[in-house]
Amino acid sequence: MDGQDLVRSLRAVGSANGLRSVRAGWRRHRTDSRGLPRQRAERARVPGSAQGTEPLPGGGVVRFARSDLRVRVAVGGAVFCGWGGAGPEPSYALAGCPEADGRAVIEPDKDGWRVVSERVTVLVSRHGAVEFRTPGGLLLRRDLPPRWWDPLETDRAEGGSPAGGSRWVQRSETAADGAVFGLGGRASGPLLREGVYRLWNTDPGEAFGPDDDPLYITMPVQLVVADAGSHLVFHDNPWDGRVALRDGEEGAGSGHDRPGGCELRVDGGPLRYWVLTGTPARILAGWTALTGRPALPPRWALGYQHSRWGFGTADEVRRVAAGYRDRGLPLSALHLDIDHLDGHRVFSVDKERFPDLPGLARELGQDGVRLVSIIDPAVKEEPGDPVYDSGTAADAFVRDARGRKVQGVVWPGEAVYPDFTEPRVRKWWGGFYAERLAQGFSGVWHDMNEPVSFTPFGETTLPRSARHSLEGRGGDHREAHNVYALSMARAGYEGLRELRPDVRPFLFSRSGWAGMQRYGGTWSGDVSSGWPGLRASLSLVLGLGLCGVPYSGPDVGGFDGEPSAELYLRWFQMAAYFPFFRTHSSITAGRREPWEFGPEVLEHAGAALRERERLLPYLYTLAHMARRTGAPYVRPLWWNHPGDRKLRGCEDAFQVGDALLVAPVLEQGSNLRSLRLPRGRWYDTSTGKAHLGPGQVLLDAPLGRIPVLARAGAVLPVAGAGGGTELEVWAPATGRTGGGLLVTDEGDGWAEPRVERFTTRVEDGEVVVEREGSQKVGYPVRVRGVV
Ligand code: NBV
Repeated sequence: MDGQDLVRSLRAVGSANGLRSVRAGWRRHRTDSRGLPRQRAERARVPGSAQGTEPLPGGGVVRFARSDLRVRVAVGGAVFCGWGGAGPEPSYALAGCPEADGRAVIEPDKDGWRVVSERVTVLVSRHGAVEFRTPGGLLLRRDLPPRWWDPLETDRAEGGSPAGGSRWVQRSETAADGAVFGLGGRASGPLLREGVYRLWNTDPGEAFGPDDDPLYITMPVQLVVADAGSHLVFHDNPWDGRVALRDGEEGAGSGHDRPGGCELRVDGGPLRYWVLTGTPARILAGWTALTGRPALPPRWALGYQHSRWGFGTADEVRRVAAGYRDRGLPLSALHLDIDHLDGHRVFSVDKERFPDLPGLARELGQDGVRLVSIIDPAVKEEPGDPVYDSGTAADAFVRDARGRKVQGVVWPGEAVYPDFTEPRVRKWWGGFYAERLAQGFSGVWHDMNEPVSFTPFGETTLPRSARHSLEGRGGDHREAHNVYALSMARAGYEGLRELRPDVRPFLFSRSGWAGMQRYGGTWSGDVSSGWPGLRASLSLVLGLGLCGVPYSGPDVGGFDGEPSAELYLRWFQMAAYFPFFRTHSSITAGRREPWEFGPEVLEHAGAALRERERLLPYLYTLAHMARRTGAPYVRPLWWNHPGDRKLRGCEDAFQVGDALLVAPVLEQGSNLRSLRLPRGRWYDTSTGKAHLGPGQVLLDAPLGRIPVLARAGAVLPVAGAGGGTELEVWAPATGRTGGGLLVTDEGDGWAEPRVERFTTRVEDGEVVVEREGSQKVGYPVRVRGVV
């Protein structure tokens, strides 16, 4: 660490915690130098040649000289591959292990074996290369034989590697034209460029921009989109790792393409992975069937929310709420950050500044405004603190290899960390959410759960040797780190479900891992306040959606600093189309209420807010669709056209469901947007002008609005002026039909929703709308566009 780093980190943690954090850094270092296994002499291994196979349901096992490979096709089409005896379970990602597809069998092939299934053919070579091909024979992915490092004293008879503690590497090839997305929340995408991406959830410590990597959520999930077809590969292993991506190159007519390359290096844990193939929609359906469908947020969580670190007092919260009310601006929730806590202690309230939180919650509730509470995992190490005392009694905190509680430093000072990988601890922790509910909170916001411990040097997290239960199997932080926040989300979600069984929990978490969507959503974290930060926030929302986490959104305006009025407005206009729409900023940053930026911004932000409200029936339908199918609300433009190469590289626009296409303004001073349109007819929703895709169009983007286009034939449920639902129908193109869905329920709870399907067509020059299975449409219809 250089002097500058030290100054920066001391600034970040504050002087009171500065010295503590230096001490914590040394402690961490010392703990690891004693607690981690010694580096042993090791040698590189490869599987060697094949020696035979054994059929098993869904495929079989191929035995090699030094390892074996299990191939198992599951019902639904996902393919599991496990080296060295690795099976699909136990897994933090999986929502349950799907049954094997009994129809898939292993059989000899030219140079090895093949397993043929409905959606994909898997070929295993005699040296352990594995190919995934489309039913038509096109190559989607080739995994070369893995290599792993065994301690010298181990041999095959004892080991059965690489499914143990050894580190391993696997190289893969994908189509030369393939585009890679995913790997969790990456600020530089959504298209992942050539480079190395680390798999280790990390708090960047400062507001981040597109060049900062990794961030809070990393996942070994890649979605590869290519002409031959799309596939998702998920390496089910939470250990620290690195993914090196190399772009492919097409051989300009020579026929010699250089495939796209991926090299995955992981520090330990099993070498096992899943491959899913099909259209992007099919893949996300398969992926969320495997890892769990996204939690459905309560309806209010799709409304606009406002937050600030440093609201200070209950009166200030009241003033802010009144600011929205008096200006007629809709507001769904206010978020209370760590400054409402007593000395930053989790599950506490500063009674002087917030004397009657339940009363405040009731008061705000009368105007339809809810309160959401931040929750940090670290517990102040202070005998007498109820969470600390009961956690100590319950043996809930992470310990080091010598059995001592691991201490870190976070906002409350010296702190200890619940081991959420232990079921008993999750239950204990979940019980504390009763305190939050009693204070009147309607939702929770998990922060600092990478987990963070401040230190001016080394990694700002727990020692790698810290012990974790890992569901009773036992292990250390090297394995538990990336699933810490996921397990905390599980604890919170299950706690809330038990405490209020009739209410759908609202939970979002800064960090997480594959499968986190089962418990809730996420947000950008501390995205920096500048035009690059605006782009980064779009990248995060799109990329996370493709990893199965559809509910997210940025700190509108950026977390730090003071955005210009123009930047704030452009950010606001874009985020109004994201599932999670929240203004938030740091205690040291400027304010983010829309009226803070002058009358012009207020007027335009107000228009964006009203449009958001109008679109709520559509957004809520999309939330239900995400729950049913895994399809993210916010989708890249190639979602329906993965074969359109130009769209794969289009990173500055997005679809909201299938009906709307949004082209945010991402550049300062710009009032025009050039946009690559997907195939079909699209209407500019503000001018009604029709544009024909595929192709490039130039659209007006005055300060008052960003371009939004509607697909011809879309039937869009919206809120009418009187509050009731209406159908906004965009005329289908000649000779075409269209349609849309409306999903409704109570807005909370677990009752089966009502699903209504509408179709539209042109008959005798008129747009006709029908509801499936019914004589009457049942809603007012407003036709737009031209026939
Ligand atoms: O709790 C304070 C902040 C919070 O406002 C922000 O949204 C989180 O991402 N928190 C990080 C901790 C401190 C960051 C410097």
